[in-house]
Amino acid sequence: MVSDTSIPAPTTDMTQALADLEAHGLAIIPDVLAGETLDRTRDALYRAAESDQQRGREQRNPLDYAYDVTNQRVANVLSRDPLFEDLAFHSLAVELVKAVLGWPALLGNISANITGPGGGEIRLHADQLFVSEPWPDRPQGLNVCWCLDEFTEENGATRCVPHSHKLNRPPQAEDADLPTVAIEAPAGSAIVFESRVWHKTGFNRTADQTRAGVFAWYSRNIYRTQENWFLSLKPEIRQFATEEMLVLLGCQTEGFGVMNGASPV
Ligand SMILES: O=C(O)CCC(=O)C(=O)O
Repeated sequence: MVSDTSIPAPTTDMTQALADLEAHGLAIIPDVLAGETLDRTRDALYRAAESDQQRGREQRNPLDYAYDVTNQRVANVLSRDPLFEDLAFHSLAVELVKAVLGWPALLGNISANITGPGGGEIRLHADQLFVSEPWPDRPQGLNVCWCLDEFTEENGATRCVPHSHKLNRPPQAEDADLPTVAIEAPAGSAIVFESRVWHKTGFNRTADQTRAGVFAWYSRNIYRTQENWFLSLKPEIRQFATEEMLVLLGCQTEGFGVMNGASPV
């Protein structure tokens, strides 16, 4: 394992962010969401989470061994409030996706993970676990984590094994206890990590803080999306989508996912 355990300093410079993704497997971009936009997006997420609880539809972390009631997942936030379209198709995310994965690419999923007081860790993993080994030498996906709350070591910030992307393989059982570093970032930041970085949710050791992150996952267009947009997307999102959005949703396509030999839209 690489002995350098540093993670990159936050940057708003896209050239630096791309260099950080190459060198560290991740980049931290502060102040992307701020003020009213951040507040409204955060409120929309907590409202969706509460509604799921009230209707008995709440989901827990699928990567946990135990049923962890301190953790809540909100799936397919894209269909829950238009504010999440602004995250999934944010120009910053799309710029990074184009630079790292090429174009066309797909939005595979966008879901939230809220960890509450006493929340447990999830299993150490890399997001491209579905890629058969040996892995290609370039990342097959990119995760953009929108910090709707501040991410701190205490409240369960995502933790990573620094430089693990360079190993170009998924973690094995014997890697589970490797030292990890908390990726701390202010609310409104985007933490971007490429798909080979080993990471997990941290323990939430606070008495009274929740930590909400919205994770937008993108992949090269040869992989199936995690969320089945054709079944689960609210119709008006497609109806009013830009060309870029249609590509990311797999509706405007060539070669894969065609309809009678041609792009469906
Ligand atoms: O909640 C987190 O910090 C990490 C979530 C995660 O790793 C995932 O959704 O794959």
